[in-house]
Amino acid sequence: MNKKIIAISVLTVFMCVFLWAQTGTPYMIEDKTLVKAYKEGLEYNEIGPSSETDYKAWVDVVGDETLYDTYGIDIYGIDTEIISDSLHFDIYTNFPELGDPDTKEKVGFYEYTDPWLTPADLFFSIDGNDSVYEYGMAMTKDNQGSLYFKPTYETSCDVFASHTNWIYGGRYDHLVPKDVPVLITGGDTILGKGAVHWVGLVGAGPTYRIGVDIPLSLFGDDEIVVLDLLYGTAICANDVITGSAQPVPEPATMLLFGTGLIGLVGMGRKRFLAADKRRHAQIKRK
Ligand SMILES: [Ca+2]
Ligand SMILES: [Ca+2]
Repeated sequence: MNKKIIAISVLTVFMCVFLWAQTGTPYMIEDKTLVKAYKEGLEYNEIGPSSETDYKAWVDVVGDETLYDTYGIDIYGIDTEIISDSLHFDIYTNFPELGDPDTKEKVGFYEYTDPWLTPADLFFSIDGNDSVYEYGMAMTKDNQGSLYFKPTYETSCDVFASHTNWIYGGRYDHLVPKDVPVLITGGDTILGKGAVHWVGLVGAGPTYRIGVDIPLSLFGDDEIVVLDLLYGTAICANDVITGSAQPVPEPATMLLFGTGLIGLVGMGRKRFLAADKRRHAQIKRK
């Protein structure tokens, strides 16, 4: 290989890495899912104080963004060649582990209950079929960190049916509106324990990073084909994030693949030059 080709190859690799870095978004899964306040047979904007513009449209967040906004999710442990023993989610949100402080109820002169409006549980699928989320991770309370197989659940509308002073639960997906699963009530099996941690963040942006760690051994022989997930942020589903991620080859494999491509380009160029020479020779002979 002459120096020129080596220089071009090195430059190409740098360009690829640079472009890859440039197109990188802040989160692996960006929150693009919209929600709308809803009660069975009745949309929030049809009654009472509902004239507030917030509740008339499909929006990212219903209500207070400083409390309910979820920004994005990063996923680790699905690289096909990096041996990792756990699947890890980092969820970036403003919603606190203890829930919406305004939903504490007074039980004594100075005493209050814990907030009843708490974080949603996390639902995901690994087989590439996102019409059924076959796994559920309990995010709070006594079963925090438990991984459920084929979880049964309440939707935000179910939850709000028992809190009549609150008239809505979010629905998601403006193309085909669906109820949002938010609270695991049981399931086929509890596969085992992972870990869930709320970590406070400083500066602008999300208030918390929720780390969710699930040992891959809990999935048994089930391989991760495509990871599809849904997180309703809170049991009111005031913000919903959905998205998917596919296992990717490790960078070394990508580099080999890239080098191979450059090699092919080099070979093609040599062949082209040879053919060009032959053509010229033929022309000269004529
Ligand atoms: Ca959203
Ligand atoms: Ca959001």
